[in-house]
Amino acid sequence: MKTLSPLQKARYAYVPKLPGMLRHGINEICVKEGLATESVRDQEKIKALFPNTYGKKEITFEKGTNTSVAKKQVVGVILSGGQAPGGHNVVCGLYDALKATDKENTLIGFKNGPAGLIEDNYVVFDDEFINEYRNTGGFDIIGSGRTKLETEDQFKVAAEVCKKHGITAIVIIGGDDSNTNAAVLAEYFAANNVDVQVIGCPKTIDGDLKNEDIECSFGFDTATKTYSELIGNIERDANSAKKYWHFVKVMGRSASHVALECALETQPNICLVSEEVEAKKMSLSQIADYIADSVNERANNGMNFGVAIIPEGVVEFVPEFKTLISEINELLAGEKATAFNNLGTWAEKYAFIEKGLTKESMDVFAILPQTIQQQLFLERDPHGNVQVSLIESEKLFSALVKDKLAQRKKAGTYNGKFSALHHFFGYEGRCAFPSNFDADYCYSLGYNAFMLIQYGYNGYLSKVSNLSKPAEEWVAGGMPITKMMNIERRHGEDKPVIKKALVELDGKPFKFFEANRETWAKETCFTYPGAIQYYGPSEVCDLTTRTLALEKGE
Ligand code: FBP
Repeated sequence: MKTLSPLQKARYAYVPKLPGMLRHGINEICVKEGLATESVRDQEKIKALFPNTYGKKEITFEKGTNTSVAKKQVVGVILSGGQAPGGHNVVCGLYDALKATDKENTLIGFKNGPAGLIEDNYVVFDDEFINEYRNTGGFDIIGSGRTKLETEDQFKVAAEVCKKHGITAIVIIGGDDSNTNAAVLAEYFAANNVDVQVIGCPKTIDGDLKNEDIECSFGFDTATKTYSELIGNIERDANSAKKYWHFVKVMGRSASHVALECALETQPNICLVSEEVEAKKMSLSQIADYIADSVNERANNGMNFGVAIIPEGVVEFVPEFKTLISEINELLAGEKATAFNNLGTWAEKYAFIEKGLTKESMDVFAILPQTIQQQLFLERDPHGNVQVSLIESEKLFSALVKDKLAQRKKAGTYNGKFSALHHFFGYEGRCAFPSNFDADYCYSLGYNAFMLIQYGYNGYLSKVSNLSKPAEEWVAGGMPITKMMNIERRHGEDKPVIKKALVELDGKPFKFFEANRETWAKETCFTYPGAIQYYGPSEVCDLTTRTLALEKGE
């Protein structure tokens, strides 16, 4: 028997807020068509690749008579990639709109990500099933997975599975890659007269699926609020005990949106931003000096404590480290890996490495702590490459800072104490109960996705905007996915993809951080956001992120 926590029970009863224009009842939602769209770049190439789905019109929904053609809908839904708070509510919103339109409509959930569609592994939702997942975190309603839907063979199988169930539309809830694949699948169906629509929904805690149309991906709000609560608690502990420097790594495979948002929420002494590290071509030694300067100055003022936020992907943005990684991949390519693994001792392995790397890369390798050196050779992906995401960069930087401080001590310029503790916040935030913002946003995305289906759209992303305002003022509609695409080089080939959004160094969130960080580095300006609040005054419970507020000039 399942035991429910009091909060879980209470959250079942929460009624997510829809955009005002979707609140009139299904029969009073009509479409307003906007202008025909063009892709953000490489228009001719994208048009040639998507002849059936390119150039369609942007649309918004508004109050008016519903003119969609009545048709029984059988919709398949897929959760794709890493978990993000609110995914369950996308499914609930989709289900509610579908059933409100016609009780006979059916929602099928494909299990364990896109693989579920190919393997025809599914569940049919009913009220009882859905009600257990309302306003809860996680993707466990049907599970998720990282199989990519991208080959013609997979599309053929997908078409057969859809035919078998009489499916009229597929909703793919995923990040930039999954939505790129949604666009390719939509085009394949259109080109091959498969009467199945494909609609995408923007998901990822990383916050890197955003552009002029998508203000933020769902899950970013809750995940960053969860990490910020923990970082704030750590800051308070640091400020109470006054004896530790905390190095906190936060998730975000590549972009630093999560780290930056947490910094804006908590005002730590240091926050690295990978995009800046790359732009300034910073070396590991320069980064270590930058952190050591804060440690040093605070120690001079009697503060041997602090907090530093490290984005998960930072080392891949350090040019010299990138070169080192590619040399190591080369060094262990094919059979050479076996020869390396057969060497008995670390000293023998070290000699092998020393012989194989260029002098420049060896200089970088030599300054790494031994545990990190060994990690570079232990953890390999199925292609034999170093798994950079597994490198404990929080430990790497604290070790480098320790070395710098030891040198400064010798030179007589530093006389403090440095004791470091390490944390990694990632999985802690991906399945949290969605904040009211994510609960409302996700429910709206799902509800809206069904309206796009009902009106016959294919290859569209469910779009809800004006998000820094109260939900009543949100704007619901759809955008052709091809509008967000450009051509990028991937695995040696030109591919149409949705552009990943990195932190913009001239954007308002970074500029705000840049204007304040010197003070935060020297003084103790910590802020303590506390836990996400679900019940209480709107100014506490319905807050968006600082990133979104700054981007919107608020
Ligand atoms: P998505 O891009 O699929 O949303 O996943 C993001 C993420 O949570 C990253 O922040 C993290 O680096 C990665 O997934 C972890 O992947 P996994 O779940 O496979 O360990």
